[in-house]
Amino acid sequence: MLNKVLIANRGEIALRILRACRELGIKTVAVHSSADRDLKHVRLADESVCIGPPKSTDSYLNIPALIAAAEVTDAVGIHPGYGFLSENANFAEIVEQNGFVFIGPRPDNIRMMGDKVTAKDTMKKAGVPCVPGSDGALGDDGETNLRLGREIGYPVIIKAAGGGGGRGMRVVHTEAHLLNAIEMTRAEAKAAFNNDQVYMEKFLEHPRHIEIQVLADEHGNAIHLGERDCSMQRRHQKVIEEAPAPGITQAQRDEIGALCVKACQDMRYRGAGTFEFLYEDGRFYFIEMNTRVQVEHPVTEMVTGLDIVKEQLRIAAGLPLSVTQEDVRLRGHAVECRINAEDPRSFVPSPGKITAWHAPGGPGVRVDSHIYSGYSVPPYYDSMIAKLICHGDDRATALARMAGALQELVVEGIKTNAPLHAELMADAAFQAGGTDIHYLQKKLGLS
Ligand code: MV4
Repeated sequence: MLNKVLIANRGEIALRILRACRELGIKTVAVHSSADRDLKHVRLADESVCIGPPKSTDSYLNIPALIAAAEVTDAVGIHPGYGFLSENANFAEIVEQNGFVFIGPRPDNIRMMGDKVTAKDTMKKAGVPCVPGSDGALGDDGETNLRLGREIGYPVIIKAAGGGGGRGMRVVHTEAHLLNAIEMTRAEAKAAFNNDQVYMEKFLEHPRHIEIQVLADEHGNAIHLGERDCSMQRRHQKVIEEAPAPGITQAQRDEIGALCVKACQDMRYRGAGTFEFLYEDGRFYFIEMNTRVQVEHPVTEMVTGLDIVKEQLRIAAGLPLSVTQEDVRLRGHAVECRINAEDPRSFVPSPGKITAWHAPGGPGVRVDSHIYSGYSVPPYYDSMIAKLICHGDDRATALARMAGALQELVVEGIKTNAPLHAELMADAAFQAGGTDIHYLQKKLGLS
């Protein structure tokens, strides 16, 4: 096993990684900005290093500072968590060139999946179903693009190869707007991603967002851990996630999961990964692959009994996966609510001192959070302060436990979105299951 791991992140995921390291007997190095001295994982880590001022670009994104911190502490591996440098292929490459283990996929796989045109092409070749669209990037010929739009059928969506997660895309409803939309998206993509490649897809109007969790080791073993439904979102920020996805049968899961596993094997993928799909009218359409551990990984852990972060560490140490596909059995249902320091109506961030914190508990309740009474939420970073995860033998039990956990939860001194979550647990359409990606924004617009 790795001797010492540097945790290149902050907040709940830094604490989550520290806990996994502790269970595996791995020593930990916390790195933090000057605004983050009081983070819980900084106190719990074996060593800590201040890597710069509050602004992320000067600290958590400061590659030379991170490499220097790994050098002075004699760390063996670097875990990037999610966000920050987690999907930066150049960072992964620099980590490895400096003799450290990057706890994640090989740099070339990160780079391939970061380019959404290459990612889609890779999936098509592996037999993973994709949204109908252009064969690779669009060219400059207007006539050809107009013909393609007619073949695909309106509405279509133009997406930047360098985009993803909702950045750099434009929906086109009629042919009259197509060529202008292509040029606009191209110009924006050039400025934002320094990559002017764009591609075209059929725009699906009422899809759900369903994603498949995979794990792959350096010995050619790859498995999937089933799916998560992350459709409850606002402005591309997920609000609630659950596993399994309502209405997905074991046969559907086996089929799409096997295709994701084959894609992993074809590209010799290593580490944890997520295949994102749009799901509409009973069919899956690949859109993107994430090459990191995700915020919502706990719902998969709760239904599989596996520890995804420990698997990441085992894989990075060159060990085989601890389970085979046959060992993976889903048990019950899990739901996660992201608790953010924000106004529940306006979504304006609400940083500041937490004067009181009481975490919920009881059977099937898990709280992944770094906060405590007296902690001050800094204004510089993401507003997520906790994840409440509830498991039950069935979906109704998991939701009832979440409703109870939200009642038990006490956060004083700052505003949180817990009231919105309580409202959603009582929402009839959410309780029925299978609401689409537009449901929350519509509900918020009407109420
Ligand atoms: C789409 C789509 C409909 N049709 N592609 C947004 C984020 C990025 N990952 C891809 N996105 C979408 N791509 C086609 N062909 C609708 C979205 C989309 C979306 C997808 C997942 C979760 C939330 C979303 C919210 C708005 C739009």
